[in-house]
Amino acid sequence: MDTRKRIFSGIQPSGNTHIGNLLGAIRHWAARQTENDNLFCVVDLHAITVYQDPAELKKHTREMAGLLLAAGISPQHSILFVQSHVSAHAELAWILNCVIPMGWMSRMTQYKEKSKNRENVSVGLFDYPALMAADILLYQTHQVPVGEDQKQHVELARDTAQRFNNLFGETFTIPEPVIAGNGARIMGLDDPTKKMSKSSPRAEGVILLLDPPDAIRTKIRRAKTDSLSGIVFDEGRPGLYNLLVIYELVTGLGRSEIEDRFTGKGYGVFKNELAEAVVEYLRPLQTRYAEFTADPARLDSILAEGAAKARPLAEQTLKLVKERVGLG
Ligand code: ATP
Ligand code: LTN
Repeated sequence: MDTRKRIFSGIQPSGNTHIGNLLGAIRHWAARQTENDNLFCVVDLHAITVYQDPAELKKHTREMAGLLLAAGISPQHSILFVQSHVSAHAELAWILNCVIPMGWMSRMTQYKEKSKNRENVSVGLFDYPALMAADILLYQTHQVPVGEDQKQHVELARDTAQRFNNLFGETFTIPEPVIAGNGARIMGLDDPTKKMSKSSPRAEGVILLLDPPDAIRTKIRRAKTDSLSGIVFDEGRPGLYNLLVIYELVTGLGRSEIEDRFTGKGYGVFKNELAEAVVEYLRPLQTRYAEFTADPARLDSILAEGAAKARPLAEQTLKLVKERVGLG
């Protein structure tokens, strides 16, 4: 029996890719590649839901692809491509727009958060989950590995697939979100009540994948903690807990082993060790990233190859959808 699953996930090329993106999403994509059929997508059409400088967007799209490759996404095992290179995404999004009830969209918490206190929010930002549903459903996806914040969007994609199938007949595979337990929500170093975010206005709370070692050391040294003593996993101490989770994930050590290691020691010692562990964790990624960016032609050819592989899969589904709906 074939137990291979179709996996799809996406990430925006909005720059500032951080350790939350790596620990909550990208590392899981890389880890399970050989067991499944994977597509990983740099979602530039999602990025333009908020204004992007055109030259920067182009640069960040290549940068994101380079980071995914550096983090271990292998073109041999996964299809890596840019969303706008496969036009079926935008086309299916329109059709799904006509199937998704307004009420479902209005409930999306990310939109509520992101549109708060902002004038001139684009229609695209509101409609973002329809495009995301199109990304997922085009490839008859079984599983969507994402961080906690994207769960609601994947559920909307699932509900949309069910609704479409009910209205027009069996067309889409029903996808499910896969949320990593630990690390699915890494918090900001400056404010452990908010998730570490690309769009955070405060750079000191975000460890970027391409931060030089000294920047990492400074950010960790300044991370907000409390004045209690004892280096222990206690969710009631959110600043420390977040740092310990990062330490756990980058070292691979068990929780009790970590607590033993720091018994009788203070924040100074712990933060120094954490900083060195993060620097060492990111070092090979940064080295590989430098190699990929040194050869832009190779990167472009990997992306062209990815789009060439994704296109026929997407077009097959789109053709079926159009037939079902009565288009053409
Ligand atoms: P923004 O905060 O501006 O929306 P982002 O940092 O969430 O951006 P995305 O491109 O939206 O970045 O997310 C890429 C992937 O990383 C998604 O699967 C998302 O769930 C995951 N992710 C993002 N932030 C975190 C975090 N702080 N902890 C764990 N996973 C995260
Ligand atoms: N909305 C997601 C990125 C994204 C995605 C997808 C994730 C776009 N399309 C399809 C999984 C599947 C985000 O902002 N992290």
